[in-house]
Amino acid sequence: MSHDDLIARRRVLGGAATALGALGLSSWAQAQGASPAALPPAKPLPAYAAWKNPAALVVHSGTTIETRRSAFGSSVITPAQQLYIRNNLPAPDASILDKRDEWTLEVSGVKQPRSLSLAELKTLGLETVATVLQCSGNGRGFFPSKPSGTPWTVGAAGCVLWSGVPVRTVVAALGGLAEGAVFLTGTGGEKLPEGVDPLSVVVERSVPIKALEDCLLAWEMNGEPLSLAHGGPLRLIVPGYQGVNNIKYIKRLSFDASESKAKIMAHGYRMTPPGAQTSPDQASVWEMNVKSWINGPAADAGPVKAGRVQIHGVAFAGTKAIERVEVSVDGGDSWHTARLVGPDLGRFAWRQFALSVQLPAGTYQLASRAVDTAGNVQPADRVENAHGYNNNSWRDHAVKLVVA
Ligand SMILES: Nc1nc2c(c(=O)[nH]1)N[C@H]1C(S)=C(S)[C@@H](COP(=O)(O)O)O[C@H]1N2
Ligand SMILES: [Mo]
Repeated sequence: MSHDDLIARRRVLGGAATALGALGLSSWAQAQGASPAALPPAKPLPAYAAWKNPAALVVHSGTTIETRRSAFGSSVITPAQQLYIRNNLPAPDASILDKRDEWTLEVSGVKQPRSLSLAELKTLGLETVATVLQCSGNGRGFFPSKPSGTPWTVGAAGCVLWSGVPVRTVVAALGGLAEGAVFLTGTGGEKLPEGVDPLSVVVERSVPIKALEDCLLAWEMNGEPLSLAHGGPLRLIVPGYQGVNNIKYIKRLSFDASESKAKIMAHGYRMTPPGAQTSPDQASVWEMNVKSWINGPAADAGPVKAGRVQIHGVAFAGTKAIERVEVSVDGGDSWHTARLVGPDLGRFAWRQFALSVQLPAGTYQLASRAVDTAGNVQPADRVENAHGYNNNSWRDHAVKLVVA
């Protein structure tokens, strides 16, 4: 469905039906015999994301929107209309997309540092990669400690296709790396509020230089010019790394001996022990860990019929491929190896998995546990940390299924 079709459909549906759909409460309301007007209205989509499908999303705020677990489907790629959004600063004005090809990127820390227009970048190279884009706070909603920040469950993630030029190709075109480059740093193109220290607000992240091999400067997502919501006209993609490292509307790329001094790098997105202060010596949220969860049968769709049930979900492991996924219907007491469903879009994409089981009437606790090609096993428990990052606990991601 095109963006225009979606907008048209939303108009036809009107406020109440759309709001109910967005809350996932239509069937609940019917079952209760409640009038739609009695339910709280869903938060509307912000203007820059008005083209998204509200029924597939939970709008936490104008800058934090997640995909419903039941909306992930089972065909690997997450459509743009239902992909999550996370903005640390207000999104830039849509006018930055008016002349996409005139967007400039300043590159430093190379032998011949200079600015390149998007038009020139497009002449240098072209590659397409499928990656999991996931906010490091995905799963924060399962922390009993209720860390501050958006209580995402599983929907601050998606698997998308990016097209652009490899960063290593750009570096080669600029004479190669300068001496002493240890980190790759990307800077977002947001207009910063006046009167504050830019380092306290700028979205600027550094990743270890080894990521250079896989990084892409992308201008297209899922076959469409990159939207403003997802970082158009140009975005840094760091395959296998947590979302925050994938800098939207990138305007500066540098290769340096040390990490950025920006607050979001030095103090934000660190694995801070519970109760401690953030500090640059704590681990940064970089490579994603091995993780999986079940998307269907969707717990929010009500009871399923007794008999054969197809359990399915997604699994990924940052820069590593998935080796195996196991599924439990008894809360982790026993496990069955699931089938990995194609297509395999490479080690940075997620794999669909499926397990067909006979389930008599009853209540089941469905869980999934992934193993990557390096032998890392998705753990039962989360690593406790002050801000609720990196939750890959299979127990936290288990879902209750009622079979009738
Ligand atoms: N310029 C810029 N890049 C950014 C952000 C931002 O606020 N500004 N947010 C980051 C975070 S925390 C995440 S999780 C992802 C979200 O990407 P999405 O909105 O396309 O889903 O973008 C990252 N890149
Ligand atoms: Mo994020």
